[in-house]
Amino acid sequence: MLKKVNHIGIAVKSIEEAKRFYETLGLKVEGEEVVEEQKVRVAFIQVGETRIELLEATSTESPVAKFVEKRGEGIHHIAFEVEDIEKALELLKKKGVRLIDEKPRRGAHNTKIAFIHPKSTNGVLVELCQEG
Ligand code: CMX
Repeated sequence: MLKKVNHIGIAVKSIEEAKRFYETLGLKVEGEEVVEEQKVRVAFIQVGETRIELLEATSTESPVAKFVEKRGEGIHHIAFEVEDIEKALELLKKKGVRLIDEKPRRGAHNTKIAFIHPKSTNGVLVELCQEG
Protein backbone atom coordinates (compact mmCIF):
# COMPACT_ATOMS: atom_id res chain seq x y z
CA MET A 1 0.00 0.00 0.00
CA LEU A 2 2.81 2.46 0.88
CA LYS A 3 5.31 3.37 -1.82
CA LYS A 4 7.80 5.47 0.14
CA VAL A 5 8.16 8.34 2.56
CA ASN A 6 7.09 11.23 0.33
CA HIS A 7 8.05 13.98 2.75
CA ILE A 8 8.64 14.99 6.35
CA GLY A 9 6.80 18.14 7.41
CA ILE A 10 8.63 20.58 9.67
CA ALA A 11 6.76 23.45 11.31
CA VAL A 12 8.79 26.66 11.28
CA LYS A 13 8.15 30.25 12.26
CA SER A 14 9.60 31.57 9.01
CA ILE A 15 10.46 29.70 5.80
CA GLU A 16 12.71 32.59 4.83
CA GLU A 17 14.77 32.11 7.98
CA ALA A 18 14.63 28.28 8.06
CA LYS A 19 15.73 27.83 4.45
CA ARG A 20 19.16 29.27 5.22
CA PHE A 21 20.13 26.11 7.12
CA TYR A 22 19.16 23.85 4.20
CA GLU A 23 20.95 26.09 1.73
CA THR A 24 24.04 25.84 3.94
CA LEU A 25 23.78 22.08 3.44
CA GLY A 26 23.86 22.67 -0.31
CA LEU A 27 20.16 21.88 -0.84
CA LYS A 28 17.70 23.83 -2.95
CA VAL A 29 14.50 25.19 -1.41
CA GLU A 30 11.76 25.29 -4.04
CA GLY A 31 8.07 25.04 -4.82
CA GLU A 32 6.84 27.68 -2.40
CA GLU A 33 3.05 27.62 -2.32
CA VAL A 34 0.21 28.72 -0.04
CA VAL A 35 -2.41 26.08 0.77
CA GLU A 36 -5.15 28.57 1.61
CA GLU A 37 -7.65 26.05 2.96
CA GLN A 38 -5.14 24.89 5.60
CA LYS A 39 -3.67 28.34 6.25
CA VAL A 40 -0.11 27.26 5.57
CA ARG A 41 2.72 28.27 3.27
CA VAL A 42 4.93 25.35 2.22
CA ALA A 43 8.31 24.97 0.57
CA PHE A 44 9.97 21.74 -0.49
CA ILE A 45 13.55 20.54 -0.28
CA GLN A 46 14.31 17.47 -2.38
CA VAL A 47 16.77 15.06 -0.73
CA GLY A 48 17.24 11.95 -2.86
CA GLU A 49 13.91 10.15 -3.13
CA THR A 50 12.23 12.08 -0.37
CA ARG A 51 11.57 15.68 0.58
CA ILE A 52 11.54 17.96 3.56
CA GLU A 53 8.45 20.18 3.62
CA LEU A 54 8.79 23.43 5.53
CA LEU A 55 5.45 24.65 6.91
CA GLU A 56 4.80 28.23 7.95
CA ALA A 57 1.46 29.50 9.29
CA THR A 58 -0.27 32.19 7.23
CA SER A 59 -2.50 33.25 10.13
CA THR A 60 -2.61 32.95 13.91
CA GLU A 61 -5.65 30.66 13.39
CA SER A 62 -3.52 28.19 11.43
CA PRO A 63 -3.06 24.70 12.94
CA VAL A 64 0.67 25.20 12.30
CA ALA A 65 0.65 28.42 14.37
CA LYS A 66 -1.05 26.51 17.18
CA PHE A 67 1.46 23.68 16.89
CA VAL A 68 4.44 26.07 17.09
CA GLU A 69 2.88 27.91 20.01
CA LYS A 70 2.26 24.68 21.93
CA ARG A 71 5.36 22.63 21.04
CA GLY A 72 7.79 25.02 19.34
CA GLU A 73 9.28 24.51 15.89
CA GLY A 74 9.94 20.92 14.89
CA ILE A 75 8.72 17.81 13.11
CA HIS A 76 5.01 18.20 12.42
CA HIS A 77 4.10 15.18 10.27
CA ILE A 78 5.40 12.32 8.18
CA ALA A 79 3.81 11.70 4.80
CA PHE A 80 3.64 8.30 3.12
CA GLU A 81 2.94 8.14 -0.59
CA VAL A 82 0.19 5.75 -1.70
CA GLU A 83 -1.01 4.63 -5.11
CA ASP A 84 -4.71 5.04 -4.38
CA ILE A 85 -5.61 7.20 -1.40
CA GLU A 86 -9.35 6.40 -1.37
CA LYS A 87 -8.57 2.68 -1.26
CA ALA A 88 -5.94 3.19 1.48
CA LEU A 89 -8.40 5.16 3.65
CA GLU A 90 -11.10 2.55 3.19
CA LEU A 91 -8.70 -0.21 4.21
CA LEU A 92 -7.45 1.66 7.30
CA LYS A 93 -11.01 2.46 8.37
CA LYS A 94 -11.93 -1.22 8.08
CA LYS A 95 -8.96 -2.07 10.29
CA GLY A 96 -10.16 0.33 12.96
CA VAL A 97 -7.53 3.04 12.46
CA ARG A 98 -8.80 6.45 13.58
CA LEU A 99 -8.76 8.92 10.71
CA ILE A 100 -8.83 12.72 10.83
CA ASP A 101 -9.86 12.84 7.17
CA GLU A 102 -12.21 10.16 5.90
CA LYS A 103 -12.04 11.75 2.45
CA PRO A 104 -8.94 13.19 0.80
CA ARG A 105 -8.41 16.93 0.60
CA ARG A 106 -6.13 19.01 -1.57
CA GLY A 107 -2.48 19.22 -0.53
CA ALA A 108 0.39 21.23 -1.94
CA HIS A 109 1.52 20.73 -5.55
CA ASN A 110 -1.57 19.06 -6.86
CA THR A 111 -1.61 16.17 -4.38
CA LYS A 112 -4.49 14.50 -2.59
CA ILE A 113 -3.83 14.14 1.13
CA ALA A 114 -5.48 12.76 4.27
CA PHE A 115 -4.35 12.73 7.89
CA ILE A 116 -4.48 9.82 10.33
CA HIS A 117 -5.25 10.66 13.96
CA PRO A 118 -2.14 10.65 16.19
CA LYS A 119 -4.08 8.51 18.71
CA SER A 120 -3.71 5.62 16.24
CA THR A 121 -0.05 6.30 15.42
CA ASN A 122 1.81 6.57 18.72
CA GLY A 123 1.54 10.35 18.73
CA VAL A 124 2.89 11.08 15.26
CA LEU A 125 0.71 12.95 12.79
CA VAL A 126 0.74 10.73 9.68
CA GLU A 127 -0.31 11.96 6.25
CA LEU A 128 -1.17 9.81 3.27
CA CYS A 129 -0.58 11.46 -0.07
CA GLN A 130 -1.21 10.62 -3.67
CA GLU A 131 0.63 12.47 -6.39
CA GLY A 132 -1.15 13.74 -9.47
N1 CMX B 1 1.55 16.07 15.83
C1 CMX B 1 1.00 15.32 16.81
N2 CMX B 1 -0.29 15.46 17.21
C2 CMX B 1 -1.03 16.39 16.58
C3 CMX B 1 -0.52 17.21 15.55
C4 CMX B 1 0.83 17.02 15.19
N3 CMX B 1 1.39 17.74 14.22
N4 CMX B 1 -1.49 18.03 15.10
C5 CMX B 1 -2.59 17.75 15.83
N5 CMX B 1 -2.32 16.78 16.73
C6 CMX B 1 -3.24 16.16 17.69
C7 CMX B 1 -3.99 17.18 18.52
O1 CMX B 1 -3.29 17.46 19.71
C8 CMX B 1 -5.31 16.47 18.78
O2 CMX B 1 -5.16 15.55 19.84
P1 CMX B 1 -6.38 15.30 20.88
O3 CMX B 1 -7.52 14.78 20.03
O4 CMX B 1 -5.81 14.31 21.82
O5 CMX B 1 -6.66 16.64 21.47
C9 CMX B 1 -5.54 15.65 17.54
O6 CMX B 1 -4.26 15.51 16.92
C10 CMX B 1 -6.48 16.29 16.56
O7 CMX B 1 -5.99 17.59 16.29
P2 CMX B 1 -6.96 18.84 16.10
O8 CMX B 1 -6.12 20.03 15.78
O9 CMX B 1 -7.92 18.92 17.23
O10 CMX B 1 -7.80 18.34 14.82
P3 CMX B 1 -8.24 19.09 13.52
O11 CMX B 1 -9.15 18.12 12.84
O12 CMX B 1 -8.75 20.45 13.83
O13 CMX B 1 -6.89 19.24 12.67
C11 CMX B 1 -4.96 18.56 11.45
C12 CMX B 1 -6.01 18.20 12.47
C13 CMX B 1 -3.88 17.51 11.51
C14 CMX B 1 -5.57 18.57 10.06
C15 CMX B 1 -4.39 19.96 11.75
O14 CMX B 1 -4.01 20.02 13.09
C16 CMX B 1 -3.16 20.33 10.91
O15 CMX B 1 -2.03 20.13 11.30
N6 CMX B 1 -3.37 20.95 9.72
C17 CMX B 1 -2.31 21.43 8.85
C18 CMX B 1 -1.99 20.33 7.96
C19 CMX B 1 -0.83 20.62 7.07
O16 CMX B 1 0.30 20.48 7.45
N7 CMX B 1 -1.13 20.99 5.82
C20 CMX B 1 -0.16 21.21 4.80
C21 CMX B 1 -0.10 19.98 3.97
C22 CMX B 1 0.56 20.23 2.67
C23 CMX B 1 0.97 18.90 2.07
O17 CMX B 1 1.58 18.09 2.79
O18 CMX B 1 0.73 18.72 0.88
